[in-house]
Amino acid sequence: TQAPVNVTVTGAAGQIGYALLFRIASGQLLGPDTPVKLRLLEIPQAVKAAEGTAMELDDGAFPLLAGIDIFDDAKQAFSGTNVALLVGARPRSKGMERGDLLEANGGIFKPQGEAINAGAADDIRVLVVGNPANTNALIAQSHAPDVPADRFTAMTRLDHNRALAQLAKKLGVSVTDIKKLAIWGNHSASQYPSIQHAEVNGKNAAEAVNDQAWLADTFIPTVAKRGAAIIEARGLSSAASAASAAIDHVHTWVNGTPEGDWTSAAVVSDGSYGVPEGLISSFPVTAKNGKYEIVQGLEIDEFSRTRIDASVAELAEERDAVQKLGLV
Ligand code: NAX
Repeated sequence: TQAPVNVTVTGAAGQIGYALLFRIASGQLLGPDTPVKLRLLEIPQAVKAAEGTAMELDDGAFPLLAGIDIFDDAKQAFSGTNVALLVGARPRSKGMERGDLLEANGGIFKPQGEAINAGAADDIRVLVVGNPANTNALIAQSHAPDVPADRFTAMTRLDHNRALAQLAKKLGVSVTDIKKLAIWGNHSASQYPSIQHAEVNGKNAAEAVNDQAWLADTFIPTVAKRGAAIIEARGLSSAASAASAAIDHVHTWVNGTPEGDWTSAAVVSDGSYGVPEGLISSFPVTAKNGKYEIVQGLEIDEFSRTRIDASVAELAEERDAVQKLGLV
């Protein structure tokens, strides 16, 4: 049998952590033949709660779960780790300015980037879920100079899955009938869920929808504001769907995208599509041989151009703000 893969999850005692850990333990992150060792990172006040979750994981008697260790120290939590899911972050509290939010998160993601740089395994792959995810990923990445930059990603797969579900509903088809949707830009309300290149049962999706007003006034805002709608309905933010998207993101990264399709992930820009080099922005991506690659050569129509530029401008502003704070 294979040696266990070390998976570090931060914010392990939180609500996404609670949904995520059981999916990992059951083998859905890396597949049914890969044993996993969990390394949970929490702040000291939440270690006890993480221990409770670990007790429940024990009680799941998962055949693939080779061990669980709990830490309140980043250096230890990331030591030897192969996959890092950075879920724990500082949420925006009432009256908090954006600068304060970025600074508070810099206090988390800078030392975590340093710890990854110092001790993670050579094949480390990092997914940042904790918000503001793209910029938190940028902060961590910039403090891990010895790790290839493309190992740092941020999650827009939940937005991608939300877009798939909305479009499938609108057209009365299954999500599996839809290919080549894409989320562009920031994981924020400015994101651009695009169906410009999407196909529904082989037909162009925009033609199948044939309703530009629905796209602009319903589809895009529904996807972009879904998080707020979940909070409104559930009284709590998205958790199981976010965990599910994190599983999808890593599973695709390791196992690849199917021929003739792509997915969405926030990856380090190489300057493609006018997105400034170095920003961690969402693109249509394929995964092959364990690497995410930006889909090249797509024609971008005027509507898409405006939307992409607006979201990327927000990312550039966030980067400038953390630069001023000395965090990147
Ligand atoms: P919770 O507040 O339930 O859990 C967060 C956990 O992180 C807490 O247990 C906390 O103690 C821990 N934590 C805080 N600082 C830490 C640190 N320095 N090291 C380790 N652990 C630390 O939040 P939850 O609902 O689980 O959401 C987690 C994050 O995901 C939030 O930032 C949230 O905004 C973000 N989300 C991102 C999404 C995405 O698509 N990218 C969607 C879902 C979610 O909103």
